Amino acid sequence: MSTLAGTGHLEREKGDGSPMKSVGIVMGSASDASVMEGAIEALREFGVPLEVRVLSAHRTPDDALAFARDAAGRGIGVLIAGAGKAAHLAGVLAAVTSLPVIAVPIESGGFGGLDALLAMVQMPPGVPVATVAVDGARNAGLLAVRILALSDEGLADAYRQFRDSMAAKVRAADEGIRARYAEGAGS
Ligand code: AIR
Repeated sequence: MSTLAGTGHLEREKGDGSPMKSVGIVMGSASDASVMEGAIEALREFGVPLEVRVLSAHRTPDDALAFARDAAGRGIGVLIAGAGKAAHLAGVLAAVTSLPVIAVPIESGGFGGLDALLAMVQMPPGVPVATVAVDGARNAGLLAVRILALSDEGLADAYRQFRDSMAAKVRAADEGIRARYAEGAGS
């Protein structure tokens, strides 16, 4: 593992020694950060390098476009874009890159996130974005891990372990619930 000079960006290696792709996490405002931390945490659990930015499709459109245009060349493999209200960020990024873009609609204001959800999910044919649930940033991070795992056996192994441990927790809960509500238990 090494730090790329001046970028604060960690370069990690895959099992075959080639550099691991990173994930670009973009949010429309710093006010989205508490939600987007779900994606950051998920990616950190798997040791995936990431870059986090505030870029707005409406307030800093040129910066958002420049970021997306350069992303693949800088080693980013997946983009995650979170925004609320008229949430055009993910679509605008997807318009200028071929990288997979995952959209996180964020609840902000009076519509419970439905405004952002519809803006993100109703992309015109030809410009796909994969939209997760309102405030579903953790799943966006996990989906990015799954995409990177397609070309990274170590990451694929780690993801299999993650699924196994999730299943073990549910089985333990199943056992506990069955014991608690078994006929005759506790009476
Ligand atoms: N936003 C920012 N630029 C374009 C959009 N749609 C979104 C942000 C945030 C909401 O507007 O993603 O969810 C409110 O932003 P702020 O900065 O006023 O808190």
